[in-house]
Amino acid sequence: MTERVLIKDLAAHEDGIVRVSGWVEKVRDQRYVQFVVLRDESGAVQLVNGGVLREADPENPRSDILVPRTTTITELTQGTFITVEGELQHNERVKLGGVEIQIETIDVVTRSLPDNPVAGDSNIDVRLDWRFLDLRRPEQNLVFRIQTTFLHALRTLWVERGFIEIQTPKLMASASESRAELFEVEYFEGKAFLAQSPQFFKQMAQAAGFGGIFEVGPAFRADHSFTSRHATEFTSIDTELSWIDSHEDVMELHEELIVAGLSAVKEKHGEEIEKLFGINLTVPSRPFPRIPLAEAKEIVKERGYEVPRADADMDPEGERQIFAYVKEKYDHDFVFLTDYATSIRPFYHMRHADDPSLTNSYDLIYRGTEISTGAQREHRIEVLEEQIKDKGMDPAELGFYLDFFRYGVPSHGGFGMGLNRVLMLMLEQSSIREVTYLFRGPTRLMP
Ligand code: AMO
Repeated sequence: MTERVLIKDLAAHEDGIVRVSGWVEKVRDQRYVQFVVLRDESGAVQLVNGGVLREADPENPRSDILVPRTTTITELTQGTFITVEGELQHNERVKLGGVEIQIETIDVVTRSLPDNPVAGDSNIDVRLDWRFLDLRRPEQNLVFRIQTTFLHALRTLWVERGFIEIQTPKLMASASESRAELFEVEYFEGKAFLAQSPQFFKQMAQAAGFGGIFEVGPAFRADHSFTSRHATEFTSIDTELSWIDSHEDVMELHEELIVAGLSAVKEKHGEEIEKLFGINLTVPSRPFPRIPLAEAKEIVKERGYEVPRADADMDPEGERQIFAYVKEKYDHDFVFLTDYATSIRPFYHMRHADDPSLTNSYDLIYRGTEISTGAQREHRIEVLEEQIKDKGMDPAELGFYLDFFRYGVPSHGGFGMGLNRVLMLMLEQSSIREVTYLFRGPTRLMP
């Protein structure tokens, strides 16, 4: 049997018999000729039956001039998976890729029901109900090829730097970030919690002497929130590294990773992104702008927007305003907001040596939305215990975590970054639902 050819490779393939497999996107059934648009994971191609002049029988010149139409094609429902063998022909007039295939045989592998529960313009909830059909759209297919390329580029950089990839448990005995967002699950006679972040275990790797580590894995947050950027389960990109002088070292690595990821995506998918999303992807220049949070709030205020509560984090409107400022002033899509107040940061963030009301920490904002939090961690056990008490928490409850610091640990820091948010902003999508393989929210657990 001829070997299957991916549709994207047909243009470079020589004319002759080929075999392609995929699903039927469209059938145009005309009087003398039938067309099928066949799509596979790599692209789409036009298949043709009929309309071809055959050697006419000299005795009967009107015979067999047309290849007969076939009911097999008439009966093909959209979505049906087929394998086709036929004659590949390069033809510049064919808009779809400049090639077409004259069908010789069709093997119907599995038929699709004739109704189409979802279309590209269906609302997002309907599309998520039928996510496997929604994912057949080329834009969606591209999202996950981009995700693959992006993560591959990050991994390549980490591996080049000698970082170790870890997989930390998602079942935990205690909270890893705030108690408010904790999912509790039954665990035999007791209970367990779903990890909100690999925070404690990535720090543990520092005490273990691993040096640089990274993890790409699920994180769970019981956020009863229906915004475009919140999910109850998301993919967190985490890294942690030893022997840093301050959060500045973490930001430098962060920038390098973002630039590596976006460069790879642009190089590999830039043209397709332009075609399918109408976006000319830009690779940011380094260094990214850095603005202390307090200063950012002042800048935003001067622009006419006051962030509610002086002691609070930037709110979404504040983030949009600071992005507008950075775009105007530096023509940059990213900005690090640094030196967050101790009052709005977790206990494990290191505080400034000369001003304990500020932390060695940052948020990374991409096109006006937070994608990441990073910090230098407090590694001195006595200070850490004080900071825990300071937050009204009981150090005894964090005993296992504090043990990491009792047997020696280097200075360290790291960041966590939401993969789905990065993709949403990169592709200018309205919600992380569009770029999450299977979204999880307060009212969505299926499929
Ligand atoms: P933080 O809680 O800021 O920090 O989370 C880091 C990043 O994770 C993403 N994120 C989310 N994405 C989708 N839905 C959610 N509900 C959600 N919550 C968070 C965001 C956010 O910026 N341990 C620290 C990181 C560190 O210091 O290393 C942490 O988890 O993109």
